[in-house]
Amino acid sequence: MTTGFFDGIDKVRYEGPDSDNPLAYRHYNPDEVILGKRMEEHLRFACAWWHSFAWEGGDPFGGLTFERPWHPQDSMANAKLKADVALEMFDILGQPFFCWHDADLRPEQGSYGENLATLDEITDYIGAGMEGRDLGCLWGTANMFSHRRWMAGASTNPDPEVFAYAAATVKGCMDATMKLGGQNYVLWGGREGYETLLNTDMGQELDHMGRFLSMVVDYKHKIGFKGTILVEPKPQEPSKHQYDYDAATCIGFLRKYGLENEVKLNLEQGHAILAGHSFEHELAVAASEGMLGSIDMNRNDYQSGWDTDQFPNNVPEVALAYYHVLKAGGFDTGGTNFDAKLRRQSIDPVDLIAGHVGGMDVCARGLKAAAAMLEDGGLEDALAGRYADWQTERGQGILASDLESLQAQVLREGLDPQPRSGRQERLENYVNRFV
Ligand code: XUL
Ligand code: CO
Repeated sequence: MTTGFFDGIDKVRYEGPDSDNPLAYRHYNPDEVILGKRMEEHLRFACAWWHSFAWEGGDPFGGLTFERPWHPQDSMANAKLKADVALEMFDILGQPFFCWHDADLRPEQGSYGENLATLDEITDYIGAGMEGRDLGCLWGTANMFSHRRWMAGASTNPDPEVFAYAAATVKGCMDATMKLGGQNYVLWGGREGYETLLNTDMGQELDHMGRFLSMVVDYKHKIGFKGTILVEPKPQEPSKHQYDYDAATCIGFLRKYGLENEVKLNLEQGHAILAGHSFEHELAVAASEGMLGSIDMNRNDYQSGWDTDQFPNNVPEVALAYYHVLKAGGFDTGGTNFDAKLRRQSIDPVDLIAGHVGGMDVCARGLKAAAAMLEDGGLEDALAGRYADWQTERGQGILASDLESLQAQVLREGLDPQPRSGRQERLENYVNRFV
């Protein structure tokens, strides 16, 4: 017995690049081996419960456009129907993982105790649905930004009781994540930031955020959670200034509070763009510190300045992203979570399938291109060539020297180094051969 929500839609299959079936994979072939690993194990796709099932299609000017059979989302019966539909979608797509906030899964009933009880009930229900399915939880997280109690922050709230409420909320969500076999626990600082410095003690708020994260790490060890704790950088929205601005800021923060060996990063394409970076920049920054944990895959509109969370469809960008993921050794507990939502006019159930099919295919195509570039070695060779002089005795001697000796050397040898081409166009042309 199915819910009937996706009636008429068959399981999506791989049909190869020549297929013109709009609901077939043309590149995502889970069993295809790339660099010694199945594609499914490389990509580790996850669906985001919030965008696909909880978001109702509103924008700042209008309310819900999606009329789903599980609306209104205020009863356990509807939460269960929503879960049934979600499981059906994972079956149709063959998605191996899902991600969630507490508020996506359970009805919002008010008190902390009631919400904890409904979270427990719905995660038991989802856990039972996972039995017999090849399905895992990539990560869980707490929504500490929608309800008005969080308007001035969660762990960075000026009110200690909100900090306590946040701690209780995260504990409940970590317990539920562990129960569902979650492979990571994510903290995105939804309202951990500020609107105006006129009412904000930034130093104190950062110390509280560091203290909070230490509590999370302590609790992880206490319960024996084997997954990875991840923080997710974003520069603004909803707060004007978010403390977890970008990868570099988060790494500095983690080091300041001694958490650099405990916490990694969950990096999102759209957040990178909002921070004025490319996605591959953020991935490379994290990878250079051994902190690349997982990715939230989507694409941001380059024009709007808003976090538009669209499904990815730009193969060259995605290829460069996976190039850095593969170069860093690929995912361990992490994966590719589609933090992506439909446009609000895409109201049909089949749109939900099409969005994921397209996103998964673009990622698969990008992964294949990235792997081919790595195997060919053209970029690596060019990079090695550009820095080759550092491998010489002379180069190493310069690095080990000091200002006075280097001044003497420049005078003695009459040094006048000549600029060399950075070859950017040639390298861009090279990448285009693969995408
Ligand atoms: C918000 C965002 C979140 C996090 C989880 O921009 O990306 O959905 O991924 O809270
Ligand atoms: Co995200």
